[in-house]
Amino acid sequence: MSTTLNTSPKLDGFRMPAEHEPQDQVWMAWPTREDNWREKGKHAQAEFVAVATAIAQSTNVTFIVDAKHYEQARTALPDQIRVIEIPSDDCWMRDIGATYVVNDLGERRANSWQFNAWGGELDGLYDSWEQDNAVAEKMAMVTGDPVYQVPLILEGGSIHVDGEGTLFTTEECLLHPSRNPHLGKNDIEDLLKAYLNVEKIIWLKDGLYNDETNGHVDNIMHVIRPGVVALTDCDDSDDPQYAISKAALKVLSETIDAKGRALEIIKLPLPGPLFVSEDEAQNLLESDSMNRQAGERLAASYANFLITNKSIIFPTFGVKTDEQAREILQKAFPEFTVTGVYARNILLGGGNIHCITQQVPIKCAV
Ligand code: KQY
Repeated sequence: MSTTLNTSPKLDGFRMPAEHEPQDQVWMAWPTREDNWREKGKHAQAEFVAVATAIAQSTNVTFIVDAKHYEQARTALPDQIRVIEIPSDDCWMRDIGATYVVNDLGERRANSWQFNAWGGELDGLYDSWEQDNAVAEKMAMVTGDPVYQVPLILEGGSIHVDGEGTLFTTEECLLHPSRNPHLGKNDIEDLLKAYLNVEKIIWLKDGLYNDETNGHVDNIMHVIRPGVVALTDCDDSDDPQYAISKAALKVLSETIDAKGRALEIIKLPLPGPLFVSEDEAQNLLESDSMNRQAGERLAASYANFLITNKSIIFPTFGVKTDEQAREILQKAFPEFTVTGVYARNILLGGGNIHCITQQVPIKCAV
């Protein structure tokens, strides 16, 4: 067992580092859930391998997988990628993995949030999420870090930090009645401040249109570096995304961050709109809660990219805006390698590259 701590990172002098800070490892989980991934996960698995291979150019990757699929994952993944047996209910490591905090003495600890499959009995995407909920603590045990059990239902994809005291989130998700209905906005702010050691929380109203996570912030925007953010824009006033993006733009342009800076906002194009095709709606088990019907609008976004040790891994969809997104990201990260990975099948499962990855920061004495 890992050591469980009864204090909080803020009290103990730990903070959540931003994604652009140095990373030790990235963790992922193998997709096999047959009501989310068509053809027993075959297409998604190929894209997860491509994402992991791209990350492994700059950062060590660990995969978790259940015993039944261990050989399948081990055979499909390059040798340099570590595969370990930890079961999960699906494969969204951003949401089920630990959120790490570090201090200036070169020590690291892990936050284990409570997980209820994006909404529990009220609005969850599947029943039985115990295995998912146990992943963060097991992850911390493997990385050898003490754990804080955070008394808050929260997914890692619903927060972004800049590492300098600012956190970005959405009201749609964190104030949704399916997460922590007994807590008010101030109570949630207090818990985020205590467990991530942030000072200022910037609340967007909504996340991306038709996002089944109740509007995770990681699917509409990303932090490029302190004082600079990327936001999914929309130019078509007939698109339901238009009002959401314009409202987010207004909040970001009118709010100063924890260090008193006005934010620079880099606009990313919206891919599509993209929809589930007839073919893509075949060969998967029926789900009570996840809508995988032909014609369903997909929550596609270039903001759902991973920053890992001077590399950017971003999703492409085989559409004309892919090249525009690459150019914008390369300009935003001039010293980084920017790699696009075709990720339409990951998108069909309801998220993208940021959602399927969780970084473990390095321990670094300052
Ligand atoms: O946005 C994320 N962090 C995860 C997406 C989860 C989709 C579940 N089907």
